[in-house]
Amino acid sequence: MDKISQKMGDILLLFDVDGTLTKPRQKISQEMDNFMSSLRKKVVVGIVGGSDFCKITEQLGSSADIVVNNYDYIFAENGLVAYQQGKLIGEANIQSHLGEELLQDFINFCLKYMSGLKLPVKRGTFIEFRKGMINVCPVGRSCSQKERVDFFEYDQKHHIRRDFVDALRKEFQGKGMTFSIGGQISFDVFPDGWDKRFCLQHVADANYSQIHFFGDKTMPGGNDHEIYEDSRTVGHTVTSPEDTRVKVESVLKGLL
Ligand code: M1P
Repeated sequence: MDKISQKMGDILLLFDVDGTLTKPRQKISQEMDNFMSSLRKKVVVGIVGGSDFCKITEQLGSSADIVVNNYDYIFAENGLVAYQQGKLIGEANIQSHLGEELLQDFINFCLKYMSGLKLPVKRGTFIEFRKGMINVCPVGRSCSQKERVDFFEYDQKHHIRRDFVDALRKEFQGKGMTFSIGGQISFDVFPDGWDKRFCLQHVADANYSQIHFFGDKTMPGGNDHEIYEDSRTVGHTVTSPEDTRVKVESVLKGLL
């Protein structure tokens, strides 16, 4: 260990993925990948994304094996699926937590609601059932990149997701469910408290002297908001991967 890493070895930097390390749902650039590798020589580095493990590893490397070993922690689905130094250390299960009855009421409500939506285009995979969350996508996750960007622009004008989430909050009030708009075409649904703060339980025993979190959706309602505000982290709002690098450099400078 060099002098810098001895000094910074008990500092954890946690990063969101889309809009923070990569463009939304795109692969990490070579430049950013190099930056993250060199960062890991100085501090402990973790990833906490809303997406599932498969999508995160697709975006951050050539294979899941490589990605889990390239970072100290990979927290997929907000940490509901957790890897440390390449090993799976935790996996939550939404169905046993919410129960089949509520899950089916929820899925049925969503399918009914979406059947009443007329959009410029609709494709397939409107509900993606993950380990610890459900992802709901009015345009359908199998849309092309162009259809994704078009939906995002359409949604900004017509508030398709906002209105959908409002209807769900009303219908499922008091049922312990959180609805979070984190990406461009969908929103995530999970039990209350299973937001990105969930991952912090997996790092508690390590007693890091500082945990810095970098994310782009830190505003109220964004999927980075809770962990950004949490007293266990120092939160940083970023606007792009380039901005993430600038903000990380500035944090490291302050630590030297
Ligand atoms: O940025 C995190 C989000 O990324 C995807 O969102 P979308 O496909 O809508 O851009 C999803 O994987 C979502 O679950 C995740 O929170």
